[in-house]
Amino acid sequence: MDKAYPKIVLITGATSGIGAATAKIFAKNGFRLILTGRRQEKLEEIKSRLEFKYAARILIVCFDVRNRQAVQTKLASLPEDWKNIDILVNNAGLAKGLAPVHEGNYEHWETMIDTNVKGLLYVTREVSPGMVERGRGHIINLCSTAGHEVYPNGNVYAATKFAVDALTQSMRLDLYKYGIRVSQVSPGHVEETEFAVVRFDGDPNRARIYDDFNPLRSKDVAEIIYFVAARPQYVNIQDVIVMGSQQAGNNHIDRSGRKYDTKEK
Ligand code: NDP
Ligand code: 8X3
Repeated sequence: MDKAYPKIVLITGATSGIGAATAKIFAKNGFRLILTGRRQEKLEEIKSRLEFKYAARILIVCFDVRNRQAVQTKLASLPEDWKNIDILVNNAGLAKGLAPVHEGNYEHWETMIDTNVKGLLYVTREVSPGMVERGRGHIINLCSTAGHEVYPNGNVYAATKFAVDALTQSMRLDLYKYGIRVSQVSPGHVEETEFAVVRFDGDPNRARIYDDFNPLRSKDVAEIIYFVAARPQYVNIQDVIVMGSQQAGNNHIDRSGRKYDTKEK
């Protein structure tokens, strides 16, 4: 990267988990960062930390990706020298609940669809025209192994991630002729995130889903996102499906205990 003109990366859902870990690795590598999420205080905390540690240049923009008007207003009013976004990481997303379809919670369904599908579309719709105009850009969507293989009671979450996979593929068809790369990363279970706590509405017992196996860590996924983004312009990694070694599929997890020393790197 040209150090005089560092690239700008916009990360949605940068307040925790994979998004926060991704912010860290891009900051470390000299990118300018636009960090978004709903929790202003978390954004400020992360901005201060990364500025202090890496002298990173960071803009925080607080909005809910489900609110189309907020997405449009906030992204249209970025300061002039922050408008030319080079990389968009569509990471904001969540699961709510884990129930068979006949017991599904309407609010959970709507939250997942509005966030994971419509939110991703709203942000992409606002950021991609500038990329088309400039003839370059890279969009990296956070899919999931749930976007490739369903599991019992995962119905609507999986449907939103299958939708992300479809959008990644179709966005690529729409945009590749303008020099824009579209990629996705599809992880299995990832700890050091708020994913399980959010899914189970803060219930600490139900959220203890990683006690008996080693899932991925948020840092592992962030490193892959960075690797995808750092390939030369002529290379586009279309999808990376990645799981911890104790997971062989969404329905196959070796829960016989945590076998690996995850502190080893
Ligand atoms: P976290 O809960 O730690 O992070 C989710 C992020 O999304 C937070 O920063 C949250 O910020 C943001 N977010 C959620 N809803 C909204 C909203 N309406 N508007 C704006 N931001 C929002 O979970 P992960 O880091 O695990 O999740 C990141 C992505 O990775 C998601 O798309 C998830 O589906 C995907 N994923 C996660 C896996 C896992 O096992 N953890 C595995 C595979 C994929 P805030 O609350 O401040 O708005
Ligand atoms: C998150 C992983 O298996 O909980 O996408 O759906 S899973």
